[in-house]
Amino acid sequence: MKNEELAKILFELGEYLEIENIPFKPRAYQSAAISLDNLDKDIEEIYKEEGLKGVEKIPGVGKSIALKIEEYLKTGTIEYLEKVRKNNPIDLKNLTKIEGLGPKRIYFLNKELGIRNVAELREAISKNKLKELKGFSEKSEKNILESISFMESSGLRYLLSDVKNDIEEIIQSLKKIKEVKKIEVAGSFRRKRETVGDIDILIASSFPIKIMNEFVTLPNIVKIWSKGETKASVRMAKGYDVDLRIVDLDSFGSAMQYFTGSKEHNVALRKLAISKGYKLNEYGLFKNNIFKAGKTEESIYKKLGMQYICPELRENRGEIELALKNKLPKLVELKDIKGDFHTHSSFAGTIISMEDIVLRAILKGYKYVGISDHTKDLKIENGLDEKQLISQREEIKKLNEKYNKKIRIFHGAEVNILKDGSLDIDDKVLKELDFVNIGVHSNFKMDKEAMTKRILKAMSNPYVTCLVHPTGKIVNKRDSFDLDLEKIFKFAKTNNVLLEVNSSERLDLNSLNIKKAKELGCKFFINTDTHILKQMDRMEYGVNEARRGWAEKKDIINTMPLKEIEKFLKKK
Ligand code: DGT
Ligand code: CA
Ligand code: CA
Repeated sequence: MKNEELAKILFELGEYLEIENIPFKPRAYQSAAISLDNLDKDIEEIYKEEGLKGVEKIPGVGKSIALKIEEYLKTGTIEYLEKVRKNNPIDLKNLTKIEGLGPKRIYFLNKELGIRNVAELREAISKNKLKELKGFSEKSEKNILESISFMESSGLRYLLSDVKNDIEEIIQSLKKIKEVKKIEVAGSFRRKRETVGDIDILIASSFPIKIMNEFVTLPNIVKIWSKGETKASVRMAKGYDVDLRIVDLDSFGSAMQYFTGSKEHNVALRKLAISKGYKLNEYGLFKNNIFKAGKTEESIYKKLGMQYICPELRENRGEIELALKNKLPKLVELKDIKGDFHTHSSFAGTIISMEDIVLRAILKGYKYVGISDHTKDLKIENGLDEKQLISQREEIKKLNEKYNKKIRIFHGAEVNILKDGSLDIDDKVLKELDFVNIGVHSNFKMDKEAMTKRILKAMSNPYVTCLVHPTGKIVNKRDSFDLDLEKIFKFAKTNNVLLEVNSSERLDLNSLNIKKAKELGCKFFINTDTHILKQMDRMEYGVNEARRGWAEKKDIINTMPLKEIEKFLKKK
């Protein structure tokens, strides 16, 4: 499906138009991009079936954008984009990743100081040139530098959700080779880490050479680092590497165990094996050089006298000790989730109506869904004020009547935690909502004590249900706030405030913090933070994080049956 790829390209075009200060057009491109990304149907199919007319039917896509889409589908490129890319030697792609820099400001920096890329930006800051400019200050220089070094230190790790489909395609193509007896992805991908460095694929086969030859001719490979009889490593077009190893069927389990990692888990497990008189490596579990187990992973853990440990837990965070005592947690699963409490509707300016959200939730088999639009202090997201929230309530009432038999719709909001810890919506209205999410959306840079105090104050409001994206981090983009998390977790526990596991690219809380919060008795929502429909499908990434944080079904409030959750929400 080319929808996402095309959406990115339209978005980029919009950004170029924006820096060239062309009125209206940038918005048109950007809303067409969002609309395309939101589409369930494959754009190539639409074009095949209905031609240009079909493309023009997509909301927000007019004639001229439709022609560009057609050109891309036919030729794989858009001449106009190539031209603006050439005329504009500004590295927008990387510069826009910097916190607080949009196309307009980047263009301004280019005009004033000739800055074209991140390196030149850093150079200009080191000469204190930015702070002289209108709209910039010493503080913004410092923030930009911090953002650059964060980007660089997070290195080249890829969001699991960004590579998942590609990897599944690779697996499907390799599966077709008839000499492939078994194939699995190992490494951090299998442990479902939020980001992956490279991809490790394992194959069981007695004909490795043939498989190797086919592997290195897969589409989208841009470089072959190495290719041996049983080992190969390649670079994919998106920038990450794929390692392939081919092993015998008899040691497939032990190879899976070894290459799934984590390294820390392996080291601890190997130590345990030695203490029991075994030797453990990627070829098997041995006693006095006699093969004892290795065909399956299960057989290895069993021989070592412990429960099977699922990949998400293999981080040496205490799982080996618990498995030996037969006390591993029974982790929450995607199918346990019965609803979502973080969705944004067109009532506050997204392109998806409340009814779209409801229908998608029904399709997903949910028993309930919560609408949680932003509130007034967040102007760029068209945040709602008290009056609008009250009229939204009426709309939701109507929807509840219409879909009465199928699903329950809860009316909530994502209320802003202001700088002083107060909320931007009046208590009288908060009281009327079914649930209240609160989150920090401004003034990110506060010292630890002040930020902690600010959030605690907000959490003490009696109507608050859940603190959303508690640490403010965005994977590869923004670091966490400086926070005393232990204080916040303890307060959440005593005041019955839930903590969010946000499934978007925030992945906040992350697994370590989920584990700590759980140990302190906290409960959670796993939410998607949906702005376009297909984002409702990313619940699995939050569930991954929760599982990696040892969360069980009983820890996650949105696994409750409808009756129970109604009671739970009423208590507030
Ligand atoms: P990544 O790629 O950085 O996201 O993380 P992983 O965990 O996929 O790491 P990677 O690709 O370097 O190696 C895959 C697995 O192979 C790793 O999880 C455990 C195993 N492994 C790699 N190097 C060592 C090692 O030096 N000792 C042990 N025991 N295992 C290793
Ligand atoms: Ca890896
Ligand atoms: Ca690797």
